[in-house]
Amino acid sequence: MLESFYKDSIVLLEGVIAEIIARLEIIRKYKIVHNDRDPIEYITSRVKSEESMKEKLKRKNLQVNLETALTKIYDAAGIRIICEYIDDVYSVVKMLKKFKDLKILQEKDYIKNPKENGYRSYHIVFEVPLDIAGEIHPVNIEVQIRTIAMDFWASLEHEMKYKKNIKNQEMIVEELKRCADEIATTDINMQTIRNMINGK
Ligand code: 0O2
Repeated sequence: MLESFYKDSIVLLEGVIAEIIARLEIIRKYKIVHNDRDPIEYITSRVKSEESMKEKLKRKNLQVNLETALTKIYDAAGIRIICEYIDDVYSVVKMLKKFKDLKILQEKDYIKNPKENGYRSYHIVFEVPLDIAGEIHPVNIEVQIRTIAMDFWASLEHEMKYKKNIKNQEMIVEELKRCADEIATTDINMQTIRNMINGK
């Protein structure tokens, strides 16, 4: 059942990713030409794997079918935007909100309100009106925006989630929380130093 979801929907999921990245790349080039700061360091993207989608649907006690996977789970298509500084993260959020044809379905600021484990990132889910040969298909995409440091932390924490039988897990969770707080302080300090250098 889920196999057909991915087979049939891949063009939409890959399409929505390509559409948003293309729009962002145009703005980035425009900013460079006009000597404006480009707040984006780099962009990554992925279509959620069948295995991961199935696991998430089950974890959320949802039915494993096409309809639910596309409408109840928001990150079948995902883009991650990595920035140098915290201010850049919020500049990207502003940039994204200027696309008036994109409907915001969900917005979570895990930077101002970090998760208990220390996770920090800005998440926005958009419904994108994807135009395929004149036919409009509304497709959801989750955009995660965070600093290089937050991304570094999230990658390691994510690795832990998928490992079974980890020794000293409690201690590792504590250490990760400590690192998340240190990283948050460093992000703030780096921003402050940069502002001072630029006379802000
Ligand atoms: P994957 O493997 O990255 O695709 P929830 O079930 O509440 O955690 P929800 O409701 O979809 O997730 O919303 P949320 O909070 O916006 O989380 C969506 C995605 O953000 C996750 O997708 C992760 O990619 C990332 N994320 C959220 N919380 C954490 C965290 O504590 N640590 C890390 N490393 N990433 C996080 P998936 O499907 O959970 O995982």
